[in-house]
Amino acid sequence: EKKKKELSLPKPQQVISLSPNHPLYDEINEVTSAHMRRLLTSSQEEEDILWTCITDQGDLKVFTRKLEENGIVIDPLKAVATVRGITGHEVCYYFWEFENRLEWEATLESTRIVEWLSDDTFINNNVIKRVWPASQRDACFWSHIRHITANSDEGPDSWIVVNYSTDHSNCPANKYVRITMNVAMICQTIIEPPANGGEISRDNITVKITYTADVNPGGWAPASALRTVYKREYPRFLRRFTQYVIDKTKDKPILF
Ligand code: 16C
Repeated sequence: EKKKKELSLPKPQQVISLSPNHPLYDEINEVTSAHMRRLLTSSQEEEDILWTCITDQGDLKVFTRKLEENGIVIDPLKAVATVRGITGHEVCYYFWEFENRLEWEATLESTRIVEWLSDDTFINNNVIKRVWPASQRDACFWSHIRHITANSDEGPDSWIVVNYSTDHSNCPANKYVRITMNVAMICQTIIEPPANGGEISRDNITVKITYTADVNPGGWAPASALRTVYKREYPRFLRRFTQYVIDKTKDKPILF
């Protein structure tokens, strides 16, 4: 059984720096691969049936599916954005790199590292700003960044960050309502080399971003208020975050 599991994993030693002996090793590989599969196998037809577009700003589209569990809104959310001048590596790096997160995540009150698991994975504790009259929320999740190379079975050259809820003894759920999440940011970089054969500049690159968020608010919150907050905050986050990456990288060499 163990052997079968190992064989179905995507060459893990090459793509994750976490030790195979770590208790989260299998989960991180499986969840990350599932995100890539979900992206690569979804057909346009299926997408159109399943998802409702709630924001269409041309280069940024946000979709949701209405879903409730015991009266709690758990609407899955998906956003697709194309941004000129930055690469998928840069987008994923700044999404994962947590130190400056408060600069672009306006809905966060605080964030801290609970534990580093390896150089591409850490456990994070986010405290989310309170929205009256709902109780304040927090989250505890592993955050993993990975480069999927074009010649692997996983699909085209991509960068991916996954934020996935977990438990940790140094992060007890005793102060706030604990939300759970499965969030992924997947990026592909499109390069249009200059016709004159010159050097590739930021004008020649565009990134295609697919962001998905399955969030359970972890306890009752007024459904219509929650949907209103999501509809406002997710597009705001994507605009603000991608602008942050543009500003951060504009005078730096391109990180392919
Ligand atoms: O993906 C994002 N950030 C990641 C790194 O921090 C991480 C976090 C993702 C999950 C965020 C969802 C939080 C939902 C909380 C539900 C709270 C119930 C409130 C009740 C309202 C009536 O993967 C970027 C995340 C961008 C999130 C945008 C939507 C967040 C809504 C949060 C509500 C707080 C609003 C404060 C208003 C100033």
